[in-house]
Amino acid sequence: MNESFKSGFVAVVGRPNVGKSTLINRIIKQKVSIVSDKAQTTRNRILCVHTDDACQIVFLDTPGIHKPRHKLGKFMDEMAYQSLQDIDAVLFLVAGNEKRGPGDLFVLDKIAAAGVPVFLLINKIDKLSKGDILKEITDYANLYDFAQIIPISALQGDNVDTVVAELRKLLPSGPKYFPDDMMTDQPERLLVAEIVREKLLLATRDEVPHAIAVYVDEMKERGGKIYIRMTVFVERESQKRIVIGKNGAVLKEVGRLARSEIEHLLGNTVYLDIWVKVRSDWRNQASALSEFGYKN
Ligand code: GDP
Ligand code: K
Ligand code: MG
Repeated sequence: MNESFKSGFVAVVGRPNVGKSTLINRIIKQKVSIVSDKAQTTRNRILCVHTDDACQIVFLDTPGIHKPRHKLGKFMDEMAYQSLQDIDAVLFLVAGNEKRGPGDLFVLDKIAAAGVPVFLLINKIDKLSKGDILKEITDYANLYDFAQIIPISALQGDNVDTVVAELRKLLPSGPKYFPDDMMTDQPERLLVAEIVREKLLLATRDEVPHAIAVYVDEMKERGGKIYIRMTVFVERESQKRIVIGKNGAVLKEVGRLARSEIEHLLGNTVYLDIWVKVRSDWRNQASALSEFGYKN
């Protein structure tokens, strides 16, 4: 084994919408986790791999830790806690432009129990003045004994290289767990479904909150293209109407945006065939949950 090569596992935790998925996509330089301004966008624990000449860092993008309200919420919490086991470091993200709350202390408590170095990343500094940033750093330093406090902008990339460099320093010597070109453990089908879900969340804004699940029914080569048939599940007829839009306008736009990203991902021309179905209360049905891939 190459003694100087380093590797390890890093959990990325923090409240919903602080920018965890944005940061990971930025580090991996490819979109492996979907981003939106809605809480609970990331439903599964997603494993993302950064590999360079000196190290391999395996990031665990977690759903946010929050109070569970339904079975899906409970499942997401379990995912977040599980990812704190067997790891080398924690990136604890906060949004610098938001108030600290009891929620942050709650999450910090959970992390402290894992007994590993914690980096505090104060994100969204593109929205803060220099003075605000300094104040945030001082306040947080009084709160907990962080191994590092790094102000970043995941969106614009500020200090993201510093995060990787500092992680490299503390990781142990170790092997490459994954091949150089592997960036995520998510199967292609799930990535494809997630891209469509992201576009739907963006297109429907607050009208169709979390009542969307996207499922790939079929994915095959057909006449030089990749044909993908998928179903969007919503909970009510009214939501179905919103997702489809007037004369199909919303779904058409979602399909257009998703197709170009999926083509980039798969490196091939793609034909998307999207169907919308009502399936009431899918979030509370354990069988539906595992069918949509929300399971261990
Ligand atoms: P997650 O729920 O923690 O994974 O957060 P996301 O990565 O989904 O981001 C939530 C929202 O915050 C999205 O609208 C992002 O574009 C936005 N966001 C993430 N990082 C930054 C940042 O550094 N600056 C600003 N201004 N917005 C950000
Ligand atoms: K989000
Ligand atoms: Mg996320």
